Amino acid sequence: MALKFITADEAAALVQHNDNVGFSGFTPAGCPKVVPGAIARRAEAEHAAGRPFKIGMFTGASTGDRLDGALARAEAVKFRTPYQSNKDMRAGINAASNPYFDMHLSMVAQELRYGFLGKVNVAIVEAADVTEDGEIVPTCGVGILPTICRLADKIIVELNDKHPKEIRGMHDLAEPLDPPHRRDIAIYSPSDRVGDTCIKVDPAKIVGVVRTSEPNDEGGFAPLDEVTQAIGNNVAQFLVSEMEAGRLPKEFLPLQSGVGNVANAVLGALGDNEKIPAFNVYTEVIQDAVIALMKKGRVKFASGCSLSVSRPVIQDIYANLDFFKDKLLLRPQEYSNNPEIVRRLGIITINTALEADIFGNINSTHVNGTRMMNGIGGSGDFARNGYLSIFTTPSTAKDGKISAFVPMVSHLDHSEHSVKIIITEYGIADLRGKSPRQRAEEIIEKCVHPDYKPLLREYLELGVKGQTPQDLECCFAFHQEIAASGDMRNVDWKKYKKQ
Ligand code: 0RQ
Repeated sequence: MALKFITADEAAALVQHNDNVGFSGFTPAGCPKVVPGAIARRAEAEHAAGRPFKIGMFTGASTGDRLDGALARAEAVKFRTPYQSNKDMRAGINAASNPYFDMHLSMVAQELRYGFLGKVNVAIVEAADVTEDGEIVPTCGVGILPTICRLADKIIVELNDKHPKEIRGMHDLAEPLDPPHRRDIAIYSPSDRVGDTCIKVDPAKIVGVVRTSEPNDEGGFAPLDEVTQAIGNNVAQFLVSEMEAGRLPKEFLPLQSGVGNVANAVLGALGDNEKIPAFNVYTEVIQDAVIALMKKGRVKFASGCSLSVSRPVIQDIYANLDFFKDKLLLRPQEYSNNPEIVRRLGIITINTALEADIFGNINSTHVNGTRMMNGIGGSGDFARNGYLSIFTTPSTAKDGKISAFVPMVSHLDHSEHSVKIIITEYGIADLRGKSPRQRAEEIIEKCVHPDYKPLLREYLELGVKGQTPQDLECCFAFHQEIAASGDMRNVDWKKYKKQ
């Protein structure tokens, strides 16, 4: 069946008001680049003509401004899930005009299959190759691509020639059977394959192919500062001491690390530390630092869901596919983030907290308990199931006016039961085997900024009895203070304590 090449605007005309649309990719890597913008223009034209036009959005994780940003600005969002990080999408979410539900990334595809989230009417997917008999080769980000292509009535392919057809072979694409027929996923080491190098769909469902040459959005990282460097060094030091204590096998264990500057600094520090042997990565987002370490022989193999790297790095990978092809594997997120595999491989997980409490609970998503930042992403998939679950955070935010450590988190993403180690630029709090009171002492001693240590010690001395000494009159005083005076350092417990 001959492929039908169409323009982005023609593709957008195939999407109807109220449709639920699934998008490929994970971070801007692998997301469609031109059709979402055309849908946004269509929405604006429909709105100008007095007609409604909104779509439901299923993505892998965050996307790019040309997808989330364009559709948010066009007020075309019926709902959105899961992780996002675009400022206009976030503004719409917090203004309640973009209804958003946050999900563990490993669960999106299966919940679509279970029918929990409604129908997928259209799949819009970026491909490095598509054939007349319905073979689709993703680009450098997979996300939920296999599932949306199978479930959707219509598939629109963005064929992007910035990604060579020779990338075929770098993917491991599969979908598990659903319960009660589900079997184990036979990944026993990060390089094991369980799927195919392309997906196969009914070619009649491919309603159009849009050619494009648009590169991924340019991400890039802030240069390392003293704080991120210190956090990275502390993580490396902690893992070395675990090896020396015999609590990590001498060949080390695969690593997952979140996205962002801290994650990049951590990887850099681990790579530079010669006491840590060359290691494997089993993660969701493969960032620049992994590729640099691979070239130095410090990372042996990386399995992930997306190559979320800067433009020079992706060009380097494509120019040297022979070197990278047997060292990189891109999988759907229900495999890259699968709890069964995380537990089996014994992954060391490193994620970033927005806020932690002194008892070891983590808020990764909500500023002051109300405003959505990005979403839980894959942090829960990994943290709950990891061999060692580490959370990192700078000890303060906003020039010291906000302490990352509070008496009680204003929103809970990862409970005390999933959190083993917390690391800041000041040190390492080891929470294993400690009661809530002991954890609080360890966190205050090792991780809290000196400006906040006296206040948090006073909190513990407010006299509350019980297993976890939370004072229900005072536990949100830090958050109330930020609203009242703009600086958590101004907390005076007497102001909050009634008697
Ligand atoms: O604000 O951007 O205005 O400067 O939050 O904070 O320190 O730059 O850290 O970029 O690594 O983001 C948790 C959001 C951290 C991220 C979070 C302000 C701070 C700054 C960003 P500015 P930093 P990062 C795999 C793993 C959840 C998902 C996850 C995240 C901005 O890591 O989304 O782990 N994680 N996924 O000033 C108010 C506080 C604050 C605060 C920091 N307590 N109150 N503002 N900030 N702490 C990823 C995927 O799944 C794809």
